[in-house]
Amino acid sequence: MEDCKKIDFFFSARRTFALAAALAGAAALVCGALSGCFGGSDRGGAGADKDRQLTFLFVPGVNDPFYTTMETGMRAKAEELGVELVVAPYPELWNPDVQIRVLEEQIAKVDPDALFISPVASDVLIEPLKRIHERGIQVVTVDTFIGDGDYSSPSDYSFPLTYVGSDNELGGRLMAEHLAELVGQKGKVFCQASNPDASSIAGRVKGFKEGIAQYPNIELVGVAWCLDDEAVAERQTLETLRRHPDLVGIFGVNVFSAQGSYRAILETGLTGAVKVASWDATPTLIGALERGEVDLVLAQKPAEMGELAVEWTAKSFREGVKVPKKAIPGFEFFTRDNVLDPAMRPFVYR
Ligand code: T6T
Repeated sequence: MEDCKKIDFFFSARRTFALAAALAGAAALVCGALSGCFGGSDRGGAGADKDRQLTFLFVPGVNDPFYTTMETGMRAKAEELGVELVVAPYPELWNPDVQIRVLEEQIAKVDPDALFISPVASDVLIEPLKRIHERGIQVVTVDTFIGDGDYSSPSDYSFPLTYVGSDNELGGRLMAEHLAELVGQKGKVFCQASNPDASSIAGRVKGFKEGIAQYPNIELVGVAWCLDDEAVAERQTLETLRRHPDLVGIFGVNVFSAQGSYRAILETGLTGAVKVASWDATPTLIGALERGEVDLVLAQKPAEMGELAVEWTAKSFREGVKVPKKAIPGFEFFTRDNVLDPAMRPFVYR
């Protein structure tokens, strides 16, 4: 009976997402027809050349399995299309100063046709990226965006060719629904987050808060920011468990916050008593789900994001196509019931 409910819930959450994705797709098509949401590329659009040699540069946010998987997708598509892909050194810290330093060094060294970057802060990266765009280099933001991510109407930050990444607010709301189901729609829950300045994390937390607010018998006791440090996440979760011994659920919003909160639950022996819903399908979190130590894992599609970024940008240069201002691959949800299903394996990060 319990299992039936879980399966039913799993499919209803997937249906919710499928419906949202269908509506988003329909909206994108309407926008496309009206041409307001699509932008041409300055360098790529006019005078397209199908044989053009292209060099793209990827500047990831931090060294983690999400970005290394995205790189795999980029490399595969770049090889298929005969594009040179240069990958900048992975920063060990999620930090705008570190990222800007890497970015400026690499731009000077590589002078690419296009830059793929995951801005680690939605405001601080606007100026450095604008300067790069003004040099004639196309900017594509992958995973995170600058400003509010709306590149379709003119603004200080609408110069990127496109944003390729998740709908993080939607994901946050879906995680709230899943966690609510897991805890029987009542009790205290906690959100272990990472960086408030990153659009991805801010979106997930916003969506989660909105989602949880729909459940009158669930109390969100707090949101903690670990700044992408797994040990800090573990300490923050332990501290929350001390203050709220009756906690029933945790949402870990990305690799480091989710892995840190999962370790805190293991350490305190609260596996099962506190339900854990984790974002990002790392081998660590999937292994934990297989052993029954976490309850749900959301997988983004980083490889697909990487492929789409390379494909659309190459098409813009070589075929002069207008690029959609947003490309949103969906999510997959790993549960106890499907985690061993071979069809789910491709969604584990590499
Ligand atoms: O969750 C991903 C990514 O989507 C987010 O923007 C930053 O954190 C991760 O890289 C995981 O560590």
